[in-house]
Amino acid sequence: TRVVVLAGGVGGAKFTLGVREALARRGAPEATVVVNTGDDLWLSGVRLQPDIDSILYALAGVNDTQRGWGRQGDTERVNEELQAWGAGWPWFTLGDLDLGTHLARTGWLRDGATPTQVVERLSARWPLGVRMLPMTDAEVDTRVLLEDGRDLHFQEWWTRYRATLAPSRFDNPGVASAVPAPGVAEAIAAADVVLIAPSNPVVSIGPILRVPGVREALAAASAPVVGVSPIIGGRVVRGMADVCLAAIGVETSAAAVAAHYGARATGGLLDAWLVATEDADAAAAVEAAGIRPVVSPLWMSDVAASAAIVASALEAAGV
Ligand code: GDP
Ligand code: FO1
Ligand code: CA
Repeated sequence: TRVVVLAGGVGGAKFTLGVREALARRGAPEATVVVNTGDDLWLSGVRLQPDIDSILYALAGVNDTQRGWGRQGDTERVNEELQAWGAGWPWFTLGDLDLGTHLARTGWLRDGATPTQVVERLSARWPLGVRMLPMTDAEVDTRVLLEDGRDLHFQEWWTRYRATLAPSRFDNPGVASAVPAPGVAEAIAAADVVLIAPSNPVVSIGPILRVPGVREALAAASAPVVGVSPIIGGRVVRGMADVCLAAIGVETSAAAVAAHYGARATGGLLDAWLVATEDADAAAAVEAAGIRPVVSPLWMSDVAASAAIVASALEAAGV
């Protein structure tokens, strides 16, 4: 079974653990996770890839599950020193172990490796059981344009202001001239099923879909495309995705996010959409939008729960 997943950070990581677990019970499984790199940034001279690292650390079992980012049991000695120099951002913490990853990555990039090659090298340390690909090798940023006219880097808006400043638009400078990373279009073309993780539809899945060629590859794929709702009971499970959805005029509901992705039959993305048991009444609206609704528990409370969600998605796809 060849599975391709489009994913962001925390929701993407929990879902990817479920993909690995669900596929472990099948013969010759092959999973490729296409990861958002729209929140990547340069800080204190190093390249950060928050969503790549969230998935990498989770698959390796070394992630900080409490915070949702960074390494378990990390310390902040170097960060204190950076703060003392006035380097970096006072509201953004780089853990010591996490900095090891950033230094390794930055060194390899300076040696001429592409982001795809860097992700491959980062993936070789632990037996991840899943292939990770960045969405693109191009540097793509996320800028948040505020209603008051200010223009902030996504990380500043998200971690410093906790998404409390009203956004009017999200931009991805650099994306228009980007191409999918090597292997992305090929994996989608060869897939038996494509899964859209329950990640932030605006700032995680959005940038992946904005890379020219990705939507075309999905539309042309012979595999069914099955999405999983990041909204349960009309609420985001964690984080501030509701603020992002509001900014693009999409209601925080399972049906509205499905409609935002659109039905494959009418030029959109989805063949089927998993809605939470709590949102069973959204099934009719999903169906009316031309997408097959599948009602299922969607809480990724542990790996078994995530694997059960993936099993439902694979069943919906008929694989
Ligand atoms: P980020 O890059 O770290 O912001 O993470 P993602 O974009 O991958 O995922 C964030 C989204 O995951 C949030 O908006 C939540 O709605 C969703 N999410 C988190 N936990 C769960 C869960 O247990 N079930 C579902 N269905 N969605 C979840
Ligand atoms: N999130 C925070 O809320 N505060 C931090 O200090 C912080 C540091 C950080 C360092 C490396 C990294 O890969 C991620 C980090 N995050 C931090 C998480 C993060 O950047 C966001 O949650 C995501 O980009 C949003 O998807
Ligand atoms: Ca992210």
